[in-house]
Amino acid sequence: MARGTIVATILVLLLAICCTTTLVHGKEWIVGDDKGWAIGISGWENGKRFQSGDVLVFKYEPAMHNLVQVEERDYNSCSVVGPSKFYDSGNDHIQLAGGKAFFLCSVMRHCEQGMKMAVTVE
Ligand SMILES: [Cu+2]
Repeated sequence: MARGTIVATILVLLLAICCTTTLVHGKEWIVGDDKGWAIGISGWENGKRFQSGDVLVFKYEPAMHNLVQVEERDYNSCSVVGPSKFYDSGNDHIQLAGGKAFFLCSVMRHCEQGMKMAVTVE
């Protein structure tokens, strides 16, 4: 009987740890929902509340697009001049820290065609 109680307690504790880990990991956002990371995506981020620890998932065809995390100035000008991080897996997971994050596609003129996104983390 006592042993059964201990086992039950351990199970509850494990469950609690799993739930806590999920919370710390944060929400996972599929950028662009069904369309994915695509031309004209700009604006998808509006009205969404991003929090530190949330993960942005960028899904796209790597032969067609890429993903570059840039600074605000490059985001505004659609150019990659300053410090940046390139991704090209087609299924990129980026965990948000605090502050703002700026993303664009640097292939051809996709950024000018609205393939860019700025998120503010609460
Ligand atoms: Cu593109």
